[in-house]
Amino acid sequence: MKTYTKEEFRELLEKKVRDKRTKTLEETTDKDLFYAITSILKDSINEANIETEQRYINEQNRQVSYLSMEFLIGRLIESNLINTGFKQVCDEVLEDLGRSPRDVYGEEHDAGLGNGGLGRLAACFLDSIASLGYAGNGFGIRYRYGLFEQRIVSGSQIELPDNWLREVYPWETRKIDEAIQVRFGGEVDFVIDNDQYQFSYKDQEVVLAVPYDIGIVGYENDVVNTLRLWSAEVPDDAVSPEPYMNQLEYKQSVEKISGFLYPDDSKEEGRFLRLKQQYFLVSSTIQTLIHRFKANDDLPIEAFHKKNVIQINDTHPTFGIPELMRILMDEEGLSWDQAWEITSHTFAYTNHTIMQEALEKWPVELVKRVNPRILMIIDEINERFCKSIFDNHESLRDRISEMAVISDGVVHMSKLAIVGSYSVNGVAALHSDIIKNYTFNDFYRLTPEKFNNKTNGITHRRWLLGANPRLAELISDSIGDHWVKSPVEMTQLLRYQNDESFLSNLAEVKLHNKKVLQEVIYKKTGIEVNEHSIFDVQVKRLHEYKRQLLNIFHVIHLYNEIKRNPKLKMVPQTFIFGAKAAPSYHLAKEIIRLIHVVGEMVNNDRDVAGRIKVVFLENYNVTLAEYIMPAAEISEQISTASMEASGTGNMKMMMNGAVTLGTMDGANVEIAERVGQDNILIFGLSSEQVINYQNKGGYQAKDIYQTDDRLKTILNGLKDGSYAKGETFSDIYYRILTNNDPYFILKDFTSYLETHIKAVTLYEEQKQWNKMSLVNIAQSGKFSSDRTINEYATDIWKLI
Ligand code: 26V
Repeated sequence: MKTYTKEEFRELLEKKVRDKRTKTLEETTDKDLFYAITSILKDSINEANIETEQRYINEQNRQVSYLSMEFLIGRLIESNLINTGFKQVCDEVLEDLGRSPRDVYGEEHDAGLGNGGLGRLAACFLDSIASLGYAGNGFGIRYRYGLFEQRIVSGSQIELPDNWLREVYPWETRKIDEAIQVRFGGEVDFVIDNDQYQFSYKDQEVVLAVPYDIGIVGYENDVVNTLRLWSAEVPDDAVSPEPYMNQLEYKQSVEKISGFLYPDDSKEEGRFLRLKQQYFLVSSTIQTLIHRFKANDDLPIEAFHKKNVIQINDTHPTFGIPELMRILMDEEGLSWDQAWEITSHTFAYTNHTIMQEALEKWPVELVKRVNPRILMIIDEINERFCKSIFDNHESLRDRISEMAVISDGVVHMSKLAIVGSYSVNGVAALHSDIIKNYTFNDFYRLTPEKFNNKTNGITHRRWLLGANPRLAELISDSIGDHWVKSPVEMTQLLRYQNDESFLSNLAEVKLHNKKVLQEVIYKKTGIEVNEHSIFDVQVKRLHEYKRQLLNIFHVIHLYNEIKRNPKLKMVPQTFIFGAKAAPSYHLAKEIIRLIHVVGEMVNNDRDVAGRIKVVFLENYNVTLAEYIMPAAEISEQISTASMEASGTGNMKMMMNGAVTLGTMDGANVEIAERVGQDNILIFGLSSEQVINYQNKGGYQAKDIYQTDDRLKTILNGLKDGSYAKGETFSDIYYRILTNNDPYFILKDFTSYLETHIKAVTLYEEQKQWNKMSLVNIAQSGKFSSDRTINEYATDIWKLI
């Protein structure tokens, strides 16, 4: 990619501002500058994108297509500047102009096309795939409205639409000439011709899938891959299939398909529409892949899987399996066996949760309405699968009804995904073991070779180089900058464990980042926090299993202690929360309200005298995370063991020098393995203990309530309005006492408290703490998504 001197870049900027905004540099607003910079970048990115695609075609590379209903990409300007190598020049030019780079880059709307970890993972993966030079592209949906914007009104969450396309989105290119027709509903007919079934469809709704491409820039390697997001439009000549609908209503009904990202990870609202979205994504994408294969590869269609692998991010794109079967049989004329040979060697499935309520199950009737031919194919896959177990695996015969892809009138998407894929992976070692031994044990017994683990990762380019430039600089000053291309080399930092000057520099960087966050907190909430207090952070979606409730119970307990003994000596602590609750998840919203009520009480009580503060940052998103991660000191990763598949916030905070306080769950287990017991704070039940209680019983939350006065006081306070006049939380109270505390909050409470006491004691020994922080940074290289992607590329995708 081209490089620019400061003078050249300034000249270019001046020209762009003139051409695009008809202004001189002096007259520009931050927004003008933002659009001028993105336009310069996009010229280079587009050029490199064309070259990259051409190179993949010439080299006849095997390619991966990463299909995901979510890409939580956040802002792109800084990461594009970093990856193209323009960052320093651009910063300097802006500063010379007396402008703040932070304000200019802050003009970009955070693209929130995802709910949380799953969507952010997809974005980190694209960054790594491009940075490592692999031939791989992402495919998703260009939702008109991304994840809702969260507002807190009187302590409660309300949701506003995320109108992220109100202004021009500078990174996308609409490619109408590559639009694809997707067909929904209607009826299927067939005739038997020469012993071959010929299928025909009628009365289908035809929707145009229009691609918008975003260049995914590799780190200083001239590679630009593509994220293709599909938008639903009415085809030019189409008329409404419903006689009572006028053309405008018809247009609106079609555009709804890419209208909203569904803000619930589990329960599906607007179920039919959500299902249409899934089929819309896979049909448009797979038609495109087939079309490209036929145009670019000199091989017969039977070799499709030799050149293509499709990774499906959770079960959401699983209809890709019957869709590829449909195209191969009905359009390419292959037999079932030929089509199955190709399909079952094309797909690889990543599972992201073992929670039963979050595993997708779709009523047969609904699938039929989306596309009846797709249901026919799933039916046939199921029939053949069940028969093959009966014929070939006697030991699993009594499990057939459990393993069936369709049972009780619903399609089990995870089972379809496993049957139709050649690889099934979990996202952390513990999670992959649980999948094999419990969740999908029958399938593991049937085809053990399919199952594997790929521990998640995060891109260190965004989460360290971009978000924490001072730490990155300190690392490079100490061990050189080779770690940037090879993050595991950060272990070389271990030699500074007893180096006082390094440790104090490290502490200085942290303090700086805390001050930046302090300012953000003040601006957003008006709360003044002490930059010398411990920044204790829990930021993630709000779910009962993630146990934000345990965290706030701890805060209430500290408050109660202070009230009992106002002279109590205590290291000041700031408890920082960020969390969106699904709009229909009542209890999650109640927990948000509780955090606010407790915050009001704690922050304004004179007796507390600033020893503890509670901050809830509304609308937690990627941009906010980029301020929070570098400032965190304690990383709260406190899910009920076995329930968090991996977690990735844990990795982000570790890489920025926070110490994990968490359960032996998800990737925490591997963090513990890397840093050792001395550099992590582990508490609570093990996953085995939790699973045992779930399967065999033996836990009585009421017994703990009766015997533990601390918890009795906390819980009673929920009902009697102790935390604020007139504000009660009986639903939370009953969830714990009547539903027997399904997430073991009371059970883990004592050990959580003790671990916090240990944390504070360690923190008081500043040197000791800084050393722990250093070990965490030094060992975080494993959690770069570059490592993860290299493993996918070698073991699953076979790109090398
Ligand atoms: C789980 C549950 C369980 C309780 C009821 C509601 C509910 C809703 C959603 C989910 C998770 C859905 C899939 C998902 O987002 N998984 C997340 O994937 C991340 C990337 O692999 C991983 O780090 C998180 O641990 C995992 O929860």
